[in-house]
Amino acid sequence: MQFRKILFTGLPLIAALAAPVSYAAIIDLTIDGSDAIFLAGRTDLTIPDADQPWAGPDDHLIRHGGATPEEIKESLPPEIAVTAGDIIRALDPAVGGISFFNGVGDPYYGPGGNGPTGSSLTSLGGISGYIGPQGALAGVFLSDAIPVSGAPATLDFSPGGWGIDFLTITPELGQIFYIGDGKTASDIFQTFIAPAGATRLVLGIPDGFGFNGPPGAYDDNDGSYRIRLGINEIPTKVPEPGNLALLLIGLASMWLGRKRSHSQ
Ligand SMILES: [Ca+2]
Ligand SMILES: [Ca+2]
Repeated sequence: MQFRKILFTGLPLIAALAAPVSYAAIIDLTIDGSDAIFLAGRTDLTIPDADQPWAGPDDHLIRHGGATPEEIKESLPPEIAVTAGDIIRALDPAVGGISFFNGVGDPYYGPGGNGPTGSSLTSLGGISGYIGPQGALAGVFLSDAIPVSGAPATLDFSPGGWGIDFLTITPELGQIFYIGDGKTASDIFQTFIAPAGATRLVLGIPDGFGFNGPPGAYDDNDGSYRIRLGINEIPTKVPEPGNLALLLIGLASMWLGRKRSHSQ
């Protein structure tokens, strides 16, 4: 019996030691309206200044014909390091917003974008197209290679396809996927799993004229928002200063209470 008991308690420990150590972290990220998901990993491109036309000769995004009130220059979207099998979750802390249309300021939109559907954008270089909510936060997994060609099939996040309430997805490299506010309508974290060969996850915005056709129209996207990403970890909100003070007061009173009970 003694042996059985040792075996029983020892096995989970052995299993834990044998499992590969996976990196776990929570990352704070700011997404700008100019962070074009279609430029993911495109360090080979030169983006002209906002007051200049952009028409190639290589891959390029469509711009407004004239100057926009914002004259925003498209930016390479931010990326984080991942490895195959990493489980990514996103938390929308509801800080900031992006204005997709001509004119600075309201209305601002968060990671959920503008409505549940209405965008259908074509691919660019090695990055797929996008079908789903207008201007929602999106992601794409990449290897270390610059995605210049061979775009994979476009995933459909409209109500007739994946929709926006799926629980988990493992997209292919180069395939844009919807992230939105990171949760289902039932407030459950969605999980985005890094596919084989992935070394980075890029996050940005899918935009185009009327959110349809060839990608572009980023030059009027003022604003930004903050999101939190969990890599193999549940992302948590940063405590607000007020809450932090309350937490410290709570901890201090607990400590005082313990001290009193010890001295009695
Ligand atoms: Ca705007
Ligand atoms: Ca726009």
